[in-house]
Amino acid sequence: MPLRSAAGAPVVPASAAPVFAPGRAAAEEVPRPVPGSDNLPGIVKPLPAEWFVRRDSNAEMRWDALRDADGKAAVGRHVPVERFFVRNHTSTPLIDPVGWRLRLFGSGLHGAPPPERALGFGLDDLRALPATRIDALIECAGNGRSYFDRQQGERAPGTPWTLGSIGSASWRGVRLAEVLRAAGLTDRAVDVLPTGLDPDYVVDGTNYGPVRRPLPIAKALDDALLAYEMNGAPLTPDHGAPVRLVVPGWVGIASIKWVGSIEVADHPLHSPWNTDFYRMFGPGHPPGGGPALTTQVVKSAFELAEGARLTAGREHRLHGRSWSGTAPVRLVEVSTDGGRSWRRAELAEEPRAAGWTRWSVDWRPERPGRYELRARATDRGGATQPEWAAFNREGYLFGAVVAHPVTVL
Ligand SMILES: Nc1nc2c(c(=O)[nH]1)N[C@H]1C(S)=C(S)[C@@H](COP(=O)(O)O)O[C@H]1N2
Ligand SMILES: [Mo]
Repeated sequence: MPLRSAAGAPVVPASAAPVFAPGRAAAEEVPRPVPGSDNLPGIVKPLPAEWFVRRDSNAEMRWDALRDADGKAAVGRHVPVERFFVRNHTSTPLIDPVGWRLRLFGSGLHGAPPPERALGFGLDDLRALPATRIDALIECAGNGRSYFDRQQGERAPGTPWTLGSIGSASWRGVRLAEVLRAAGLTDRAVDVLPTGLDPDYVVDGTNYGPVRRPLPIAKALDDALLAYEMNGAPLTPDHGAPVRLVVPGWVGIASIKWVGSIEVADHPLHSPWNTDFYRMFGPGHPPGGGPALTTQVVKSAFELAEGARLTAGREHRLHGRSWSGTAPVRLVEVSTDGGRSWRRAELAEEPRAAGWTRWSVDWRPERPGRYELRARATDRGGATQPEWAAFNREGYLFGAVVAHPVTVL
């Protein structure tokens, strides 16, 4: 814990002044692929083809991997860490948790400490603060992007995700609010800027610097978590060890991994991740882009391979999951005839805002042929998946109903 004066203003402990080096120095050590293994350069954990589809520096979760060959559930409410999708702008840094310090500075703190007088919180300091456990989804803003092209004939550059850049986990850590207050938060703070310790993001000769994205103070104080555990174990390198941010309901980019510093400012902050990226650009959007993306839209997915083969004249149980960034799911409808008729799916659990809702329907296809399955969810806020998603140049927030082809034999 940083020391505090009697007045409540934090006193920078001698050991906390300059705390720049450790995390960063350790972060220079970038993991290398093991030849002939399931690894990808830049990602530490193995990526077996049964669980993942590799997409550049990223690994997409295969939805069909949530079921065994015999149709039994292979994954419960939460996705095991080893099966969780990975979205890396660059590569996973290996950070020594002992030398790591979270540095807090900026005009929104008492005494407005500049970066070189940042307050340093070690992992033990964070663990000494009250711990909180939450369930939350991490979902990339570009999840479903490839369907802009495949369903709407509108191509967007960027990782061509299907629906697998999402995962649910149980996260334990300390509320960001708690740490901000311990650091001497003032009521003038408007934005906080968490910065990752991964290598700088460089594209076509432009160096955008380390991955970082401002978060409005209201959301920071509401439910953002500085997580050090995922599904009951310390964070692993690929998912942000030693500490990452988890911002429930918001686009995945808000949940900065490998946090090294947090600027707290009394004025709006900017980084390429809320100016150039993660806003809606293109026809139908304001010139210069829409507002910085925040909450996720309603989506649904089947726990089934695309083009799965099913036997005719037999009862099948189709399983899937639906979710929304803003409210619990209220209703899931499924169509097995290309969207002509719909019926209610049976929900397997009481829908909650923080996570997805599992569901299933029976289906007995009598005749062989090609079919298109569709699932459409509605949340308690009244948001329903549309037939068509508003296009945007970067292909964010594809929330339309997805046509899932299967073959009946
Ligand atoms: N430091 C850092 N944080 C990051 C990223 C990154 O590349 N670097 N990617 C973001 C994006 S775009 C997403 S979708 C999530 C993915 O989290 P995961 O890899 O644990 O699934 O992390 C976010 N946090
Ligand atoms: Mo993302």
